[in-house]
Amino acid sequence: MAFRWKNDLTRADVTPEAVWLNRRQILGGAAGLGLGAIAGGARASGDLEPNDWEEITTFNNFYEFGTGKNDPAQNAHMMTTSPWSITIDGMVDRPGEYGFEQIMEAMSVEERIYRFRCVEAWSMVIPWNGFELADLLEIAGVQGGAKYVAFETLLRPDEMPGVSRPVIEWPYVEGLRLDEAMHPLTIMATGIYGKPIPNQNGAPIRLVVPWKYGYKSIKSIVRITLTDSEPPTAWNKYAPNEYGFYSNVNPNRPHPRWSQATEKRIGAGLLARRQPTLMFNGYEDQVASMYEGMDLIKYH
Ligand SMILES: Nc1nc2c(c(=O)[nH]1)N[C@H]1C(S)=C(S)[C@@H](COP(=O)(O)O)O[C@H]1N2
Ligand SMILES: [Mo]
Repeated sequence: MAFRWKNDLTRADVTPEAVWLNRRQILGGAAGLGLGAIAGGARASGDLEPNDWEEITTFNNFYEFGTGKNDPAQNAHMMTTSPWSITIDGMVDRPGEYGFEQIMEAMSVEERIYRFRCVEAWSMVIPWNGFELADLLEIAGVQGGAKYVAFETLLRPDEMPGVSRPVIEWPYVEGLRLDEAMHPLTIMATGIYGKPIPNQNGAPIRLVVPWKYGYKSIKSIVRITLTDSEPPTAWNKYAPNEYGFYSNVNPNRPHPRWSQATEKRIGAGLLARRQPTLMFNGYEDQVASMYEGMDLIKYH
């Protein structure tokens, strides 16, 4: 698997994990010397200081492997991720099955360090490697009438101990409006810290939409369908008043059972304060225009 990184990444595209670890030590050192304001222990809070590999890969939601936060790290190794292909169909000029390697050859992978905010009110900062979804959709050729993009996760009960229980309706499905899907912040992630994305994080390829609650960022994608009607989504089907189609991060719209005004940054330490949740998860400047004139409470 490692060869695909050699093929697709130049050294400049990836920040090796060691450099990040080093950077944290440098930050910590600066704090010790009184050169920087570091809140909540050794880590600056509220900025884009990435979480550790350990945090990102052992505290997960991937219900196909169980609902406990550590279940995916324990069980997701059972999932076969090679060979892998994504069926791209619906309103496209070139429908078909696109092999993972074929996709990777056509895409240029870059690093994107994004805030990641789960609807459960915890957050991380994750250094993804990936490419813009728009570039993949361009390969398939989106037709004029298409208005939405639907996504589907692998469903393989033999390899997914969580799907024997009807927690949600399987397979996990998600959707975006076409303009959201084409937005340059929307990526297909294939790596973290310059390594292939671990199974528990959605190997070999998953969506990342950083201004929306984490559940929109569907993992281990096997189908992408262009359509002219709003597609059903897994959590909306489960509880429509709790989880809307849009699911934009919004501190002003409480979940019916808890506030969304603040969040707990994973790894910030026991004594760290909860931090304020930012409108559109801090990406307001880049995405707000897509929702101009929309009632963001009604269309949550
Ligand atoms: N197929 C699938 N995708 C999924 C989920 C899931 O259970 N199954 N959980 C979602 C939720 S609720 C979150 S917060 C993120 C978690 O991503 P991470 O484990 O990489 O942090 O994945 C999302 N994508
Ligand atoms: Mo989530």
